[in-house]
Amino acid sequence: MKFALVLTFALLLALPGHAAETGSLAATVSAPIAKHKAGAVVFVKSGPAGAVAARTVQLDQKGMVFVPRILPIAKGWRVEFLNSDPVAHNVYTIDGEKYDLGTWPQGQKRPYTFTRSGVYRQLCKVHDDMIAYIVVLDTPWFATSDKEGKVALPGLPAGAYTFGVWHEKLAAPDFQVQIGPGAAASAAIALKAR
Ligand SMILES: [Cu+2]
Repeated sequence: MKFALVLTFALLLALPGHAAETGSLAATVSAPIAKHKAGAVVFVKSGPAGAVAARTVQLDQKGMVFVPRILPIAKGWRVEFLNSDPVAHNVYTIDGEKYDLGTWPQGQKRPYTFTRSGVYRQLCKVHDDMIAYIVVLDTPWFATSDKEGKVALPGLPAGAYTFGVWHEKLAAPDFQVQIGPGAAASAAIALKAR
């Protein structure tokens, strides 16, 4: 009986890509002003290699704001820019390739595929107070902090990692974490003025 259990466990560990070979990071973000705990992008800067699968995600313009305001994606992903408002919106950026996708009415969307990493401010020529940030990353592993400053990054292959942090207004140094198989590592991220 005991032998059977040990054997089962060994087989689970041997299966490629099985959950037992991955761990997770649970980070907590703090900031001088509580509302700034949200919207911190935590991403893998170096660590075990991971392939990026192509994906399409949406950035909406709804209620006269971009939703979400902070959108981390992996390089190669496609973003569909949607207009859900009963007024025309535009989308352009002054970063990277500096595109202008045009101006379009409610219910329509325009796609853009990001092939270069970096931070792209998304702006609207019709409403100059509108802004969003698309953070294009060289890793499939990233997450954004919620209102409580919580960040959950599951499914990380076991190994030694360096994580980076990006925030619209604040900054935090890179940090290193060892992720064990089946283990949940924790980290505290203190955002400070840049
Ligand atoms: Cu607009």
